[in-house]
Amino acid sequence: MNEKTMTAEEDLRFEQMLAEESVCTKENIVFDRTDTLIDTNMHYCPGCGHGVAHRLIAEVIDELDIQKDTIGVAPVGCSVLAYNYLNIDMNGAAHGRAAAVATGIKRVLPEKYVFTYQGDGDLAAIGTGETIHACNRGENFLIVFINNGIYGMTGGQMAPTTLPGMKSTTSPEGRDIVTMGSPLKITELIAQLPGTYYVTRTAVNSPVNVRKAKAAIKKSFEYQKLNKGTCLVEIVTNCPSNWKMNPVESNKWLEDNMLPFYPLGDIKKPSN
Ligand SMILES: Cc1ncc(C[n+]2csc(CCOP(=O)(O)OP(=O)(O)O)c2C)c(N)n1
Ligand code: SF4
Repeated sequence: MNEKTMTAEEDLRFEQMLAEESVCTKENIVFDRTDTLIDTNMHYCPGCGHGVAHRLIAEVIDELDIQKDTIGVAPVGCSVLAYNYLNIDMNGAAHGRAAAVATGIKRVLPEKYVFTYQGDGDLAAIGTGETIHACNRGENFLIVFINNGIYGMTGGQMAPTTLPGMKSTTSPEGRDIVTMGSPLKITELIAQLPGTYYVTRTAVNSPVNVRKAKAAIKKSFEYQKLNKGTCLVEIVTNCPSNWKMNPVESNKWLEDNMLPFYPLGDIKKPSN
């Protein structure tokens, strides 16, 4: 083994560096847990995008200083326990019904910031009706739509967003669009509805995409304050466990397969 030992001078410099770094002041902190994100272990699988998406919502809430005024609605899916991670008022909705529940909350408490947090199975399958009608009515809340192309919680069944040829437990030979239909680009569909104000597609697979996703969430809350109507932020994510990949492979697969089919960017944005 060819181990390089440090010279006395390098050794001293290293010691100095450690000493400097150990003095942690408000000015030199570059990364910290954001207050709205509860300091606890998450149940999500390693490398799953849900945790990143939660953090972004929490950071935006803290930056806008709206923790006491925000109400989240999480229906069924892997994020059913989101109330354990976000230190805000949370409401659990039945599978697919988040947009209906959020409608009720926002109408009764219009001064609150309301958002739903829904998977693709939840939003684009069982909850299609509630979602489309809430968006068509222009209900003034934010929908955070987590598109991982599969039913995560229940063990990897085909979702409306499953890609052509993609394997799932209910399409073991790959999704055949002749018998199973084409993937539903529900975000593009929702963007056509007059009630929606801002509709965008983001991802959390890379630092630059994470920053863009956060900016989209922030903008949506700002539009909500101005009573502009429904905003929807799709976040294309991975599901390493049901895609049967490790986290790094799943992010690569997402880039190579999900993003060409679900291109990132604004689909509907205000003209001003
Ligand atoms: C009325 C009803 N039907 C079906 C289920 C079973 N179920 C629970 S979660 C889920 C799919 C969740 O997938 P998705 O919304 O994509 O979220 P993910 O788990 O991938 O984050 C299903 C079908 C249920 N809980 N309630
Ligand atoms: S099953 Fe998939 S979506 Fe659910 S926590 Fe695990 S990786 Fe995330």
